Amino acid sequence: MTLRVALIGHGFMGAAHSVGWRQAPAVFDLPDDVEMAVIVGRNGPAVTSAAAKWGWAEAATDWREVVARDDIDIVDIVTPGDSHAEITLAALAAGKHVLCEKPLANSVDEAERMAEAAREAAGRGVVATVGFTYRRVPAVTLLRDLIAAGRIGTVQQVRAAYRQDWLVDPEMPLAWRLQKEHAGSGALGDIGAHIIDMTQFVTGQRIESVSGVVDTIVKRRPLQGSGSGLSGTAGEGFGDVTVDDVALFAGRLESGALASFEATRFATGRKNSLTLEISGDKGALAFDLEQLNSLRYYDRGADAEVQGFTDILVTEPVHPYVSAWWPAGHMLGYEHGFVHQAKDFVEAVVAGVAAHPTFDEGLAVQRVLDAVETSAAEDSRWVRTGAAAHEEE
Ligand code: SOE
Repeated sequence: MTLRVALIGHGFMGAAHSVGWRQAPAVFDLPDDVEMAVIVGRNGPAVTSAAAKWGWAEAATDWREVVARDDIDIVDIVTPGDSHAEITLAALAAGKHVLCEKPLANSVDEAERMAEAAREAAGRGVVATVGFTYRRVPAVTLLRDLIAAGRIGTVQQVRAAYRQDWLVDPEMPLAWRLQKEHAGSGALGDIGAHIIDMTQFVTGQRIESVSGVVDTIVKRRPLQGSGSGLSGTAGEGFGDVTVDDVALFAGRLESGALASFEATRFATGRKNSLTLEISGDKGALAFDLEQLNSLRYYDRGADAEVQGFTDILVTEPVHPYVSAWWPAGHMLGYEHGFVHQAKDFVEAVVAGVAAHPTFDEGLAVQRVLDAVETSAAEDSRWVRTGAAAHEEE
C-alpha cells in the first residue's frame, strides 16, 4: 500500500516537513510506501515553486478540496496556528491521518475540540499526532530513559530555556508570528511549547501549576512590503505587536519539584539555543540543542578524582534511529527530527496504534501555555494547569 501525503503550508516548517517525507522512505525500511502527493498554499506561483523544489507531485491552493480527496491518506498541517483546528477537524472527519505542527492550537478550547475529535477518529482507525520533533533527537530519548532508570535519583529541579534572537532588530517586519490572531502567542507558544513538552516527556511528569511573566520588548514593527517574503501584514507604516517577545515562568511538577522556564526571541547572539538540565539527588543530566548529538551526565556517585559532567556521545547504534544513518561519531542535525517524525508516524498509521505525542499530550502543553498567560495577566499568581484533573490518556 502507498500512503499519499498532503502538506498544508509551505513556509519554514513546510521545508522541514518536506525533508522529513523525502528522507524517511529512503533511510528507514517503512512498512508502506509514501507518496508526496500534493502541497497546498494560498499563493499559486509560490506553492508551485515549493512543489518543484521539494518534490511534491502536485501544487494546490484550496486545502478544503485536497482534504476531501479520496486519494489522500495523510494530512500534514504546517500553517500558522489560527488554522490548525479548522483543517484538523475537517481532515479527521474525512478519515485522514493528521500530523499537526506545534503548538496544537491557539487556545485551550480549540485544542480540546481537536483532542476530542482525535479520540473519536481513533475509533475509526485514524491516527493523529502533534509535531514536537525534539523528542525525536536520540539524546532526548536517552535523557528520558536515564531518568526513568533512576540514574539521577529523584528529580529535584528542572531548568529549561529556549533562546533565539531573530527579533532583536526593530526593523524586522510584523510577521504572522507577532500577531495574536494568527499565532495565539509569541515566544511562549512558539518555542516555550517545546520546552514544556520536553520537560513533561523526559520527566514523565505533568506541570501542575505555573507562575509567570511575559513582556513585549518592541511593541510596534514595520508592516512588510509586498516583496518581503515573510507572510504577515503587508502594507506601509507600522503595526502593533500583539504577542509576547519573552516569557519567564516557574512550574511545579506532579512530584512537587520546581522547574524554571525561559522562552525568548531577544537573547542576543543565541540563534536557536535550547537547553534542558534536570537535577536529581544522585546526579544530573544536561541537553543543549546546539550540541544535539551529546548528552552531559553528572554522577554524584563517581569517585572524587573523576567527578564532573561527562559527555555522552549519542551516536552509537543502540540509540533510537541512529543505526539507520551513519556509523558512530557521524553527527545528526536539526532536520533529522523531522525525518524520525515521518518514520514514526507512518509506522503508527500502518500498525493502527497511537502516535506520540498524541493530541492529548498537545492539549496538556496548551493548558500550560494558557495558565502562563493567565498568571502573567494576574500579577504572576500561581495558576493550576488542570493537568491532574484532565488525565485523558
Ligand atoms: C521559531 O523560529 C522556530 O521556527 C519554531 O517555530 C520551531 O518549532 C523550532 O523548531 C525552530 O524555531
